[in-house]
Amino acid sequence: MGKTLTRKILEKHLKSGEIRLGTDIGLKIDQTLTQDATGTMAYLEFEAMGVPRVKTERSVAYIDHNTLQTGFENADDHRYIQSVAKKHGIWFSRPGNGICHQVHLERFGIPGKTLIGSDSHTPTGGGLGMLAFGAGGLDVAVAMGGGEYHITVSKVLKVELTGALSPWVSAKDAILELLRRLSVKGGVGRILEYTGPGVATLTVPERATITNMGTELGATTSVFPSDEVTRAFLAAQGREADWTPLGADPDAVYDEEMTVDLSAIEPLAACPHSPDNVRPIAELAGNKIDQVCIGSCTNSSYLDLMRVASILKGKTVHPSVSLVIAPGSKQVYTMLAQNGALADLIASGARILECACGPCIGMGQSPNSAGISLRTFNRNFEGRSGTADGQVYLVSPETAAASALTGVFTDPRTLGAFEKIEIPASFTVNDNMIVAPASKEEADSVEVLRGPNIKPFPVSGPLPESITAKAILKVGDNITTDHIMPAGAKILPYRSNIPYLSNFCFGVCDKEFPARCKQEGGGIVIGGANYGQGSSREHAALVPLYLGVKAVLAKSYARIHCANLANAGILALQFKNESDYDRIDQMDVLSLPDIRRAIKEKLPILLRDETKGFEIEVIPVMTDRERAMVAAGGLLNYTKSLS
Ligand code: MIC
Ligand code: SF4
Repeated sequence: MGKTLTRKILEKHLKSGEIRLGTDIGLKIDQTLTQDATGTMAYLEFEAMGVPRVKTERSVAYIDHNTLQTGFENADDHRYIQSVAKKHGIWFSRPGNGICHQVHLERFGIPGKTLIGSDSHTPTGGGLGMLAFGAGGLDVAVAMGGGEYHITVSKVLKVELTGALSPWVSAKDAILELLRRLSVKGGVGRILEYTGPGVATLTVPERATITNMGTELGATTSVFPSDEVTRAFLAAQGREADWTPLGADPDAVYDEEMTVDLSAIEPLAACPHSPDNVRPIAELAGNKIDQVCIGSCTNSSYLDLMRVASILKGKTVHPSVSLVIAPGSKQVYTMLAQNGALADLIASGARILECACGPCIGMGQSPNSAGISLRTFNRNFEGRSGTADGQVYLVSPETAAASALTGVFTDPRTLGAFEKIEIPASFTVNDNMIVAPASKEEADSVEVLRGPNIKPFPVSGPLPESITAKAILKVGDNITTDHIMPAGAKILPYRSNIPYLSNFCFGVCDKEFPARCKQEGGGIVIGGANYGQGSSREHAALVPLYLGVKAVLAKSYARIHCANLANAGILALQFKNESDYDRIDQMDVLSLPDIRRAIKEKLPILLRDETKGFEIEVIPVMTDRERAMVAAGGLLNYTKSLS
């Protein structure tokens, strides 16, 4: 029986378990990446493990999220990460060098390797044929220390691509089409493996746009084969030696299949406030807009920005629109400067931002009140832009540029003649903003520089025999980690200061939540379906832990957040009967008698609503390893208990 590409890479990296659907396996991780908003915590955790030097083939620390330095906090964190990286064998990508996923694709990604990153869009590397996963900071710390990364074996969904994208239709529209069809839950428990004749028509940056936003489908990861197009991309990056051809066997057997005809796709937009709320641009055409933002790890490649420049060349941004552009990397920025495209962008009136996440994570450029903002990004969750009533639409670079000129939603196909932009035969390579780690001999003398913003992280205690606590908060479906632990310019600088961050926990849903937790000594959070979708930030588990949250009881969970809860030592429980969700009200007193024994011995778990006097069965969403971890009080305690 032929093998899928996913299976081939998994087999090569398997350290424990058996590759069988639904079982827990431990993988060897070849590469790791962190960014600064999750990196400080990941490196504090790595330090707590006491491993002197990373054991991976390549670990890179990027600075790209927290680059607005409105106080000392971000700059202090950058210094901490730079020094800790130098000491422990980690490469450091300096602020200004670009967005982690874009730079990693350009300079470090290698087909067939495993990569985990403390950022949910790490699957971008799948565009190069890597098996790349977003993970919590603690998982990344463990992988840096040579430990296994655990996943539950997902279904492999074959996505057969046929045809080729039409003029003015972009890879972004292809992934929006998948979101339209599958929704933000459609990828849960699945790895999307792209095959078929359409694959060869897509360049590596286009493939990376698609794997990047597979995260919004809830997918475990997404992967493309490594083919001649991959070879040409790596050769153009001066890295042909990193190339190996990789793909599924022709007779590979998949768990599920679907076909996407690239030639049938039209320009699309994800409407507020969910990436799967997709409509054709043609239906929105003519509606007035206020802002356009181009960039982010989804759409900031050289190809993307050259397409934008060719649309804007010789024209002026509409007077009622603010257009901002953030190139994805210093390489992209440099090449635009070298070939004159940057001058075209500037001349059109675009406001050029540094190479970083910027507005994507609410770091500036919040739209006006109720403003309509078209963004080439991957997330449009409510409030993420920094304007509570901002209306964010996710679109392709082509649609964004066309609309910036007209001031209304504009289908780029109405622009007329299409200028095909080819991927360059060689990129401008200059790695001078990537700092090598100290040698083993020098490492001892490197001092780790900590600022006053860095506070200790909370660690759970062992799971108690029984739990009695109030339903401290009840929320609905599709709660994102941006709801649980918001980001944005005001809060992000405190990612290494859990006590301060806790004041903002669940602020989007209920401003009183932190105060109520403090008053009640924590409690149990009741959630709907797909709880914790979105980012990989482990802060969405660590902050509730700090506030005394002992368990979450939801209809279903997003993968990374669920793992982060277990890592933090918080119980992730699921309703056996979804309708029981309606029976529990906020502030009901709940009890989980004999929970420790039930978790350890895999007994059925009964939850009692003491206020209303009924009992329901709940199911732990945990592998055997996670049961042991939660019983021990989280991954760090568990790891210590093993040694
Ligand atoms: C995001 O896009 O939400 C982030 C910011 O990149 C996060 C990581 C974080 O919260 O720091 C992600 O996607 O994991
Ligand atoms: Fe940065 Fe946005 Fe990408 Fe997250 S999604 S890594 S904030 S550019």
